[in-house]
Amino acid sequence: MTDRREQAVAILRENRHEGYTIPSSTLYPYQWNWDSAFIAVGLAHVDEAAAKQELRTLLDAMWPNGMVPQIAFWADAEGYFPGPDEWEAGTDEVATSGITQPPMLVPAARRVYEVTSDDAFRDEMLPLLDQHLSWWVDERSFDGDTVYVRHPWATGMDDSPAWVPVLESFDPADIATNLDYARKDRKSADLSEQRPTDWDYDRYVALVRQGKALDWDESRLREVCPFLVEDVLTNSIFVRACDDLAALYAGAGDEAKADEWRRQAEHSRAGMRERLWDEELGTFVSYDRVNDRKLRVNSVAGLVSVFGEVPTNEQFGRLRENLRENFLDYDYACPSYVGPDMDYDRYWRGPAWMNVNWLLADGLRRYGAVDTADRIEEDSLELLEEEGFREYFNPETGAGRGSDRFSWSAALYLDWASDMTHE
Ligand code: 2M8
Repeated sequence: MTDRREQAVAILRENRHEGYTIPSSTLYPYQWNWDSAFIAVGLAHVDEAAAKQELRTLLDAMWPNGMVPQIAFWADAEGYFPGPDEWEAGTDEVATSGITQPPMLVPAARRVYEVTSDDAFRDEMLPLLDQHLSWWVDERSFDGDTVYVRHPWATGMDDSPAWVPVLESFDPADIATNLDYARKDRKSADLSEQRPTDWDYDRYVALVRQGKALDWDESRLREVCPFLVEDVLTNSIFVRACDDLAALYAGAGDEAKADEWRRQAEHSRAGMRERLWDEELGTFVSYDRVNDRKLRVNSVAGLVSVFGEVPTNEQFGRLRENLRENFLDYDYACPSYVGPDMDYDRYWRGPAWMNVNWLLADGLRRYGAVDTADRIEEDSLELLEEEGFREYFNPETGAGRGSDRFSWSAALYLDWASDMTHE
């Protein structure tokens, strides 16, 4: 085992609590939804039981209506805002946040199943994953094809410049009565520069307080929440999740269910192709349902549409051009955003992140774009080898940023490194 591999395993062990892994002991001390999915993908290579347990614990936090929360507060911890008291949400079993995150847990469950060949695990997962994806269709879709989220934190790319016009469209004081709060994320001078601004946080917190005041009632929030966004990243992962659920059902011999989810994937893809494609930018973009407009930014989220095989061949040709011209012209692939608000060091506004690189490389391989996928994986491995398991990286200098000993960076290193050993 290389030093880095040993270190990755040690980080995942150190960040592991009872049945789940926290993203980082300094910044994120609870279980996070899509983090756990990426973590399970990596854990599958070194500890199959832990990988399966990671997803089971996440699904243990699922709400009765099928929502899987962004955060599950399984144990008390210090140092994070907003904590359980702020959200006042959850189930009889566990306090949670009141929003979700991209349904990466379905592709992760399929991966873990493929590595472990554990049919009992697959059969245990199937009804739960089905319940979760059905929730997206039933509760979070206006037209039955694309799905929406109602908080920037639900997108995973919280500070993307794509959200700025939506955040500008409302006054936090109009949706929340009390706007007092104390941030806990600026733990160092560097982090203060890298994390979202107070302007952003005022709006994040107001959206949380509005949800809490309405008891997290979906139908009421659909009427009044000013942030109802069909996020391109969430939709791309959702489409892939539908396909992966179909594949799991097919393997279990349930052709009727497999067909149902294949059709959903195709329907959602068609909706994305029709409404979220932006020919001029050469990418897919998110859609603001409240103000009925495209959120036109060139972010890696649009490129990750390949993970769900969303682009037609023609769209892929244009998207690949955009990727080459605008995203690969940096020393390290792949900046999370390019454009006028690009900031190499600021959270989701330019730095390279390992999880989106992983999604992008996986999707590019589906289109046969092997060289580009290789470039992204090689750059990612180089960043991790040189800088360690940081949360994000400056795409120009390669400098590690954000938290250190970050779980999904360690987990995805294990996945990439294992592919290299198999070649
Ligand atoms: C970041 O988001 C959290 C809120 O969910 C935060 O900034 O407090 C994002 O990078 C998100 O994608 C990630 O899941 C989370 C934990 O790693 O941190």
